[in-house]
Amino acid sequence: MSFENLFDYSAAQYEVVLGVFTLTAAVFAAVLVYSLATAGSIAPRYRLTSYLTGVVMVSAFIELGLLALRWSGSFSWDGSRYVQMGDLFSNGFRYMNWSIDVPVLLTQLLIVAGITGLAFRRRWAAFVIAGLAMIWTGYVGQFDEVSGGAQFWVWGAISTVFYLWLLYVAWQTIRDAKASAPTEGIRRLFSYVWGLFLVSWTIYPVAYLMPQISATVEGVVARNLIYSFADIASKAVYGILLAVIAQKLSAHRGYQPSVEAEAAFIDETV
Ligand code: RET
Repeated sequence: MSFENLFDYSAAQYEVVLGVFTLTAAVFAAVLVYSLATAGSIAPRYRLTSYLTGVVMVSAFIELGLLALRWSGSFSWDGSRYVQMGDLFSNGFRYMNWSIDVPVLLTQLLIVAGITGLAFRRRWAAFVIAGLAMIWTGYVGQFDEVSGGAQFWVWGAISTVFYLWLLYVAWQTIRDAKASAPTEGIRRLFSYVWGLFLVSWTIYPVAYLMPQISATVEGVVARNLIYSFADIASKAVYGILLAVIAQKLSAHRGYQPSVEAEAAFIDETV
């Protein structure tokens, strides 16, 4: 059971959590439009990253929408507080969403890093195996988050081993991307990707530990705020940053769709 169910909430606490869920869903809807609208400015070899951001945005939008519905179905106003009633709130939905988003986010990294052939297949397999093993072992552990017994700590530790493997392969990939980047500016952007990746992904295990760090109402509100912060950073900001890098790489390789389209249009009209 998620520790959210242990507490009663003031109107403000309840609304802040619900508001952040809906805000996060709205950000995902906006970035979905952005990534589809800008896909045409990216050369075909990198363009899949835009559509994969679209996949992540749709799945995360659905997840946050469901979490918002679940939150409102789990607590009822009793005249002075929101008290647990009806459904049980569950963070397990998040883990199901990560099962889609984690492999997709890592695939985007390989595409924009320009990794191809056998290296692509090897790293993709490592990412998918490490990512899913990390999520599903953590999923088993989180069922025990309220009592914080052996199930919580042992599965959390196993999950962390897979996370460290995943981080190592991500670091290798970004190192290779920097080595082959054609300009200093693009190299710098890849450094930002690494910083964003490391910080935003590492927030998730902190959120996992939250019931042990602070089993309080404030701890619940804080956990859901930091989950949303991490979600926006690791999915939306990351997707935009990769699209910007892909645009710059495309331009560097002489891909100028808008200029060509404009020239064709002028040719036709004169
Ligand atoms: C768990 C369990 C405890 C140990 C560790 C974890 C790591 C989770 C991570 C999740 C990343 C999710 C992302 C989702 C984006 O859609 C499973 C909480 C290390 C790193 C990036």
